[in-house]
Amino acid sequence: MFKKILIANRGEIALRVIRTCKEMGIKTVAVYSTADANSLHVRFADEAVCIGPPASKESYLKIPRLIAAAEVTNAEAIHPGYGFLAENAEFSRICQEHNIKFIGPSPDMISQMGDKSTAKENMIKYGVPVVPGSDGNISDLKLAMKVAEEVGYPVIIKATAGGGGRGMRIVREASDFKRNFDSARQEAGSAFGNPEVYIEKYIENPRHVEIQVLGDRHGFITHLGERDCSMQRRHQKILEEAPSPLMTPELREKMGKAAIRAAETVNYEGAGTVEFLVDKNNEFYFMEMNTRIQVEHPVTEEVARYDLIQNQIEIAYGEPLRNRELKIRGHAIECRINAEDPEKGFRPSAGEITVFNMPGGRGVRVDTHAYQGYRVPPNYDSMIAKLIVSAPTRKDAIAKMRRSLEEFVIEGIKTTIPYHIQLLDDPNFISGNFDTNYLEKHFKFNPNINTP
Ligand code: MV4
Repeated sequence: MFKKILIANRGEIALRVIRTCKEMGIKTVAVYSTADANSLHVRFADEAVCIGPPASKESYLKIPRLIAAAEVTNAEAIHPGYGFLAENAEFSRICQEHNIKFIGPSPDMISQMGDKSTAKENMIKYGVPVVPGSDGNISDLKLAMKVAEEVGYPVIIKATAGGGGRGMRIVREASDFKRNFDSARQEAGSAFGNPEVYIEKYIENPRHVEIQVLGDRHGFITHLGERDCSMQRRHQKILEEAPSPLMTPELREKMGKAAIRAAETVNYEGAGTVEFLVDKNNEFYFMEMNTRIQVEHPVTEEVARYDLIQNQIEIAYGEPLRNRELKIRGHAIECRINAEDPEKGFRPSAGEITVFNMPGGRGVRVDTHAYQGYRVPPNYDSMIAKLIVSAPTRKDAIAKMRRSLEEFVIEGIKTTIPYHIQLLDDPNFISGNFDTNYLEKHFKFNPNINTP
């Protein structure tokens, strides 16, 4: 096994990786910016290397510094976590060239999935269901409008280099098409350096259901069931759960098979997630494949009883996956605790945490790099903790989450805890009656309700 791994990330995910490495007897190297010197990932790693000033571009995104840090510490592998360089094909390639194992897929797999219209074409070839739309990218307005008429309005214009909502436009009638087509291309060009877009039929009020997959170097690919990530606002997931409240054993079987086929299009190696949209009739469509470990991976870990980081490391080392039968046990929910003020439009709330009391008890897991006295820096993503609960049924898990949120006391900064408490009391959440538009269109946070 690897003797030493460098973690090219910060925050809770860096600590999450360190924890598994310790359990596997692997030494760890943390990297940190000057803003993160007091973070727990630095404290609990065996070694730590400062890689620059607070700005991500000058630290966590600086490939030469990460490679240098791995070389001076003799780390044999780099775990990229999520975000930052996790889906950067060039970083994967540069690691390869320096004989450092990138704990993730090859540069080619990353770029094949990172280009959404290429990924979609591959899915069509392998018989994975996709949303009807254009045959690849379209740059000609007339052709694009012809496709839109053919698939029928409403349509959605998507950037091939996109994902997560940027460069995306919903168009409900032909008279709005040109304006949206031009602005989508514009936005994609400046955001990703690639203006190419493709067109799809717009699926109204879909659910976001994603399947966790694992593939090893020997060509074996398996899936670990689904996560429901429909509770989002502004393309940021808020709460995730496994299994999906609307899942049936038949649908899980079908979507699991489709997800494995999706991963097979690139002979996928590592942990990955295949995202699907599911419509009201339980028809599902491939959206994109994420070639990284995801924020919400713990809900799958809890119900499938896997350590996904351990699997990533074993796969990267070349070990074959064990073919265990998938048995989903109970229900798990994750709430993302962000340093944001839900009363003020989720404005980031950096500063010192003066009181930090974590919940505990059976079935309660908190993944966080924060602690009492920790200063939340203003430079990065605002997520400071993930609260994950598991229980035999969804109803039990909601009750456990509700009481855990009340035990979670954070003072000194604003957090999304009060928002989560209200969401857990919401009848539509409780009954599983929600889709990807629910939080923004229907759920209203009430600042006048005082939560403990
Ligand atoms: C869609 C869609 C409806 N129809 N595609 C948003 C980000 C990217 N992953 C894909 N997205 C969507 N693609 C078709 N053909 C609706 C969305 C979408 C969405 C998807 C998942 C979770 C939240 C969302 C919020 C708005 C739109």
